[in-house]
Amino acid sequence: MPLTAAMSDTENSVASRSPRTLVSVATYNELENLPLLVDEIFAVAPQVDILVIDDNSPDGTGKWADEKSHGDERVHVLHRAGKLGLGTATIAAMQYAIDHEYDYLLNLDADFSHHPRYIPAMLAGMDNADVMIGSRYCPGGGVKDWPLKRRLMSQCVNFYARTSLGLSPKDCSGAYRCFRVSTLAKLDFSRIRSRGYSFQEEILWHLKRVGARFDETPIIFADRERGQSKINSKEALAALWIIFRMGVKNWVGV
Ligand SMILES: Nc1nc2c(ncn2[C@@H]2O[C@H](COP(=O)(O)OP(=O)(O)O)[C@@H](O)[C@H]2O)c(=O)[nH]1
Ligand SMILES: [Mg+2]
Repeated sequence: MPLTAAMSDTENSVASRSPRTLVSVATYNELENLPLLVDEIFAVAPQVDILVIDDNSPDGTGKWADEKSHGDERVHVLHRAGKLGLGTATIAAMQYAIDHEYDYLLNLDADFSHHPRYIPAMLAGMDNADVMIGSRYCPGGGVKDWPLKRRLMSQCVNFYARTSLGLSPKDCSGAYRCFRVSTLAKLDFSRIRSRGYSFQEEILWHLKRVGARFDETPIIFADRERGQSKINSKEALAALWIIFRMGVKNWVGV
């Protein structure tokens, strides 16, 4: 059977032209990182558009993004009134990609933990996947300079999410991902419950339920060198509880 016969109409149309790709970056006080990041993204992938979702950062990140968008038509900005969290920022990017008819949405953090050098491999993987994950836990991937305790905690959360939700990727908690937009369009975003850390696992679970194919490409995750982390341990515990509730639903089959 010819390869194209096994593809959906959407995949066929993407295969016959260059895919329109949107790279989304959620920002809260990332003025030290964003200008460097935008340059790096365009250095490796000049064909993409970039969407910055800024939550009224007090340091002026949103203002910088506006100015950049005036000089470069590949740059777009969504402003939100206040700090509404990474999960809802990611959903806003997904909705934007659907509304503006992009083929792929690639999401990465602003702080260089997700280095743009991996973008070409992520995009190449989309030929055979609906979701490509920049993965710390597949062969060749890893984390730089994490103490043993943090490594173990992250691996435990991943093991817990994979087993309780029946997810196949090795890295279910990272945010460096590329999505096929036509697959995202099958989701009902109003059913997404997570507002904090469990968002990453929850979205994979909903994607699995609409038949998404997952694949991973290795990345080395490095901690931020500039700016402040927005990590919060109360939110991390809330995430475990949400994954547990989803796991129960997963096994009961509702
Ligand atoms: N728009 C928006 N972006 C956020 C928010 N919280 C975090 N971010 C961004 O999400 C990404 C990951 O956040 P970070 O602080 O690095 O989290 P950590 O890597 O878990 O420490 C960064 O690009 C942040 O600027 C938020 O409430 N709104
Ligand atoms: Mg970070």
